[in-house]
Amino acid sequence: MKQILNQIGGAPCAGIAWFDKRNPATGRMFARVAEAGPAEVDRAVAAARASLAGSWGRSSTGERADLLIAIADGIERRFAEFLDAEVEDTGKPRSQASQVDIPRSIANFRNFAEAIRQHSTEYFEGGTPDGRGAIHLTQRRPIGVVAVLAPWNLPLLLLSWKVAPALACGNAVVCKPSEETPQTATLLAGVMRDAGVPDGVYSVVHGYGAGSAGELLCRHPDVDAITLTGESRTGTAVMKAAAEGTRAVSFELGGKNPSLVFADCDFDAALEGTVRSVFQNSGQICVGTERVYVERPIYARFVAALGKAAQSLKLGSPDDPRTAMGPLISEKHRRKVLAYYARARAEGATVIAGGGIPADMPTDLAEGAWVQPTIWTGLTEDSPVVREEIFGPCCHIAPFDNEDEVIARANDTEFGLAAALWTTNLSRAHRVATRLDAGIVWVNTWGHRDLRTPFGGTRRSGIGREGGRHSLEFYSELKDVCIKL
Ligand code: NAD
Ligand code: 6OD
Repeated sequence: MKQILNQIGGAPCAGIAWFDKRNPATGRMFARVAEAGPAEVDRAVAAARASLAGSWGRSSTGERADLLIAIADGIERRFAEFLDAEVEDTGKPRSQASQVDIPRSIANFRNFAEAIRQHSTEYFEGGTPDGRGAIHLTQRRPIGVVAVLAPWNLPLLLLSWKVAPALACGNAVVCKPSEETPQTATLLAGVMRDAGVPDGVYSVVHGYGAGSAGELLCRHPDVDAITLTGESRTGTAVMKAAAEGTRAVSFELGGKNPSLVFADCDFDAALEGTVRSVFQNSGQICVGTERVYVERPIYARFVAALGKAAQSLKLGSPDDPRTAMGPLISEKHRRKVLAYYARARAEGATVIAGGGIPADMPTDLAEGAWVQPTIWTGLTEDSPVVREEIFGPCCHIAPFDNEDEVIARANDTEFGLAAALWTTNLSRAHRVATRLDAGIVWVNTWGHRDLRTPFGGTRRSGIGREGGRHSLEFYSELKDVCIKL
């Protein structure tokens, strides 16, 4: 049985207890994970603080950019190990982890190396009240010790999205990966050591959220800022902890993202994009679509085609190249998703595809957290199935009759992360994209992301933006140095 340890100040260590880690595809336990307690969290934060007082605190942006490249190279050298770990932790198809999770994580380190190299101090010349000149140098300084709380859906990718800019700006981080996906954050500690990142700059504490390592870390008085990707209600809890000490927060939270399919769309492209946006990563993607609105003239055809596509998705072993969809992350999450499936049935939804647990999984996968790709129609807009984030491979489809109506329905949500719209009418594309209340709007595509662009949501979907210079803004403090001439 594997043991997954905390990584504190450059060294592995146990904790106050052990928790089990199961493979979601098989349901089998394969590791014991060391849960960090107050002493481990204290030591990780102290090591981070000490690193800031040492050589790391005096490092130049060029040196840090070089280190980020060395980290990217280090992950690349151990690509197979990272891939195995991510697939074992999540059950996701190996093809997806090898094309998205691991390469995009590497890209994050390279991208932020570039971003920090290009960042320059601002220079202003200005008059002073006594008529003599002064110059101002507006610098970006590190915030200090940053707590990184990461989710389980894209474990290394979403962790690297925070760690890379935090290090680029000269901070030290203490990471709390999700209890469901402890491995790749732990492997990253080895890569950091080999790359020459000073001890204490990157530590990992394992455990749960409330009442465990996550909460201990957020409440630690020597943490200067907290960055979280997770559920909206976790954001609320973390914000309360951050209020003590008025610490800065950056939140990427939940969504209930709409997709608007107009009758003038390229039907095949809209169908293919919608299939990806609903079922990729088993629907466990924050920007995934859970509400589809289709203009009435093509509604029946679209429902039938999406239903057929859902039924033909192959569920199976992560190692089988034909597998299109993996399991959910855990039995606990499956219970949550199946409760929504049951609720949809109870409310009288028409089940176009799926709706339950697949009956025909092979014996070695029978205990995994599998659910069927599922599509409903016929629910009202006030149903919890249509309003709440499910985070599973499912969506509700409803018809609409005009632009104003569908925009109002798409915006009638407490979230505002992403939206997709499908139309060949250029004016409509601009009009509707502008009126949709979401941080990211895709037109005739879904999921495309340039790492330099702002990523984040409005309302309960988050606070702040990640990506390129937007991340650098969170992970640094501005400081103005005024020099009288
Ligand atoms: P989660 O909120 O349960 O957990 C996220 C992290 O926070 C984990 O490390 C967890 O242990 C920790 N945590 C939980 N409660 C805590 C608390 N009270 N104090 C401190 N730490 C705590 O989220 P999850 O289930 O891991 O991930 C799924 C959620 O993440 C979905 O809601 C999804 O929409 C969201 N998500 C958002 C984005 C985005 O970019 N907006 C991206 C991916 C996932
Ligand atoms: O940037 C990416 O590649 C990506 N897939 C981001 C997804 C984020 C939310 O879950």
